[in-house]
Amino acid sequence: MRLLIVSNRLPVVLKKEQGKFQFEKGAGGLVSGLSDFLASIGKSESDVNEYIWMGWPGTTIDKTDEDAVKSSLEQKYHASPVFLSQKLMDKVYLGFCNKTIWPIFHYFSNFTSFETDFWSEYTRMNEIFCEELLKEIKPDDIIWVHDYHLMLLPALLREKVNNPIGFFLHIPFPSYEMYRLFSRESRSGILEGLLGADLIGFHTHDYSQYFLQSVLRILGIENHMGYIEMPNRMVKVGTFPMGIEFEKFNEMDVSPFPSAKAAEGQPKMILSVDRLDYSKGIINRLQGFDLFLKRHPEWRGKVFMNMIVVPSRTGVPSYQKIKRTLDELVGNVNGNYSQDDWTPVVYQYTSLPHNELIAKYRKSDVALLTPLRDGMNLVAKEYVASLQDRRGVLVLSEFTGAAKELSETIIINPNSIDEIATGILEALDMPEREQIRRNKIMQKRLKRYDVTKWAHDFVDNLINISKSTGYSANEKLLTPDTQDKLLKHYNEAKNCIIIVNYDGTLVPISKYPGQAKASDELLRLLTRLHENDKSELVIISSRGREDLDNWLGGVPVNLTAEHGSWIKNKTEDDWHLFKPLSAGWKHDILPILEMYADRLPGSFVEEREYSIAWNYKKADIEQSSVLSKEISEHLMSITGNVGVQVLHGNKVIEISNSGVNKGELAMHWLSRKNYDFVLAIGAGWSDELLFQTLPDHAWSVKVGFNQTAARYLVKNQRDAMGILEALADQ
Ligand code: GDG
Repeated sequence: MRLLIVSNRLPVVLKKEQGKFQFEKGAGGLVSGLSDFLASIGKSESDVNEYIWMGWPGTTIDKTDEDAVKSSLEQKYHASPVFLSQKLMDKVYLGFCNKTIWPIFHYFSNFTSFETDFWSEYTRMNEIFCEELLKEIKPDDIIWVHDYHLMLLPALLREKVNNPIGFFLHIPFPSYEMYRLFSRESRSGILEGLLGADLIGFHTHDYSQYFLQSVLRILGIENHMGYIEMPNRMVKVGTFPMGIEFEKFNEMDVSPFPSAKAAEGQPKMILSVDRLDYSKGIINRLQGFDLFLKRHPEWRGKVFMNMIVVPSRTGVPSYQKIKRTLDELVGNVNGNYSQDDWTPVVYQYTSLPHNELIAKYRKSDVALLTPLRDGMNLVAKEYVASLQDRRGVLVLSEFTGAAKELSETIIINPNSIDEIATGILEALDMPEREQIRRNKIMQKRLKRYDVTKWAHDFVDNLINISKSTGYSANEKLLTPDTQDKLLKHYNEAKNCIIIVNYDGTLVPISKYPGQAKASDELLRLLTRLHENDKSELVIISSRGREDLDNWLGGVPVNLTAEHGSWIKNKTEDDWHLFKPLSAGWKHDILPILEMYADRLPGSFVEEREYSIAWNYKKADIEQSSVLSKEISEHLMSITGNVGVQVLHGNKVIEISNSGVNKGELAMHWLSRKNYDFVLAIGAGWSDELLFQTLPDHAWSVKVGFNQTAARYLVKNQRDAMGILEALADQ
């Protein structure tokens, strides 16, 4: 099995110098983070034995050079380029990606811009990725898409291929109130795009929950313990906190760079490392250090801050602005406190080689990382892992994903300059023994769940979920060939029975229960089916007797109402109970359901003779999702020994007599004769019991792409009617 990794940029950057292509290995966190995992592919016992990485190579390539570039990348780097123009990439990267998604997902609504063309450009870029991927994908591949640039890609791919698709988001997923700032089109478009995947991963449990809440509130789709049921498959939403290559950071030889801590009497070092980004809280950090120096003159000359700022997104105005503010502030702090032989802030606006960076980690007494928001923050983990002597204190913002796993550090709220200043003092004062104790615990944790473990965990989950819950709806789709076989079987049979459900099968689903009247066309069809002497037609509905009488009373069909409580034979005028039933329990249950209906506007109680339903199709989706679980549990706890069943259906809770359901009813009809042709068609959750009880030779058809016990599926109610019409034509 081959793993196809997809990210916005390839792990190698392509440059053309003097007419020749040069390839440079990219330095991104994902690239270096995944290298151990990728190196292990083919050597471990995993199902994955090959990989290829797809993404943009970093520059526009002439059409004539495309083949040569592609084959070099494939041979040397396991990489396959997605050819896109620099112009479109710049537009999307500097547009929707970093002026809209990035600020909203990091809670910076003031930096967000919603330009009209952004969304269509972003969509176009995702479509081009999809087109290029389709040329590469083989039937056995599993696909792992990374990050916020490609959130529409899973659904675009899902329309075309059946391969397992995973998606991992490296940045935070914001809470619903923040997420809803996107335009209506883009906010549902992004969620729908992501739901094309079989597995969606986030760094923390909170981000997963925020995503699920947005799916619920915006798309109205519920989840059960992180599983979302889509029309034709299951999507799992899970938490996978990304790790680092622990051994590399812990063991790397960093020479010639010095990594020893300051000797007694030398100024201690506070390290700060980030890409230049407003989300990283660099300004707050400087302000916190400034306040610390102001409050603690005794530390002046004895500690300095080495601030490494890696240039990033220099084309976005908000980034240029923050750079100016930062330069100014560094100047102020240095201007205010510098002494002849001491500068409080050593500021480097550059990217360091890896060994120099690790040398800095080891050399520093304190690492001060104060993001206002950060998906994970790998620097925090790298710092702790690098401390070979286990001496050093991490001061970390509570708004990073890493803070959830590094609780032994000093956790601060970076919005409070006071907390930053206090955190610095606490770190500098921490006894060495305590530093070692805390780092030991954290190192053990980081070693256990390193980045290779993280990647295997994600990929294994993806393989498992697609094996266990994902199935191709197409496999069950009733093809014209199969329908011909069904008709042939019908023609050859002597005794036929056709059992159909009403709502969703004979008439389209309606939002209000009273609007599902049978059309004249339907009545004519039922009459024609009845005219064939050898067949029996049974309509099994959860509706009350009155509705069925009103709508179907004129046609000679067998009817059952209230999920099977009532039966009316086609030859009789009156309804009779399927079996002796009690309605006594309704007095106790009705007031409870009415109380819940009062509590939740839009929900209502439907009372029938032997059943009651609490319907919440029209209510606020999030409130009703929570409340419905409470109601189910409440009712089950009080109906345990009174012969009543509580069934939680699609936005409805039904309470009825035990042992009365469509399955029981089907058995009743089937036992009346030896039918050699049995067909059942249903659309709702309660029809599953019907499908489960049918004999092996029965034809069972589900309307809609849901998980089902039926043997076949049809796309919609019209297709279901098509089968009945074909039968009537025989
Ligand atoms: C995004 C999310 C999430 C930094 N300076 C130098 C350098 N680095 C390397 C670090 C680290 C990586 O860059 C930065 O990773 P972070 O996680 O700290 O932050 P983002 O770049 O914003 O990454 C973030 C991450 O994705 C992974 O999911 O944690 O929340 O925003 O690996 O070592 N590397 C070199 N020189 C430097 O000067 N060589």
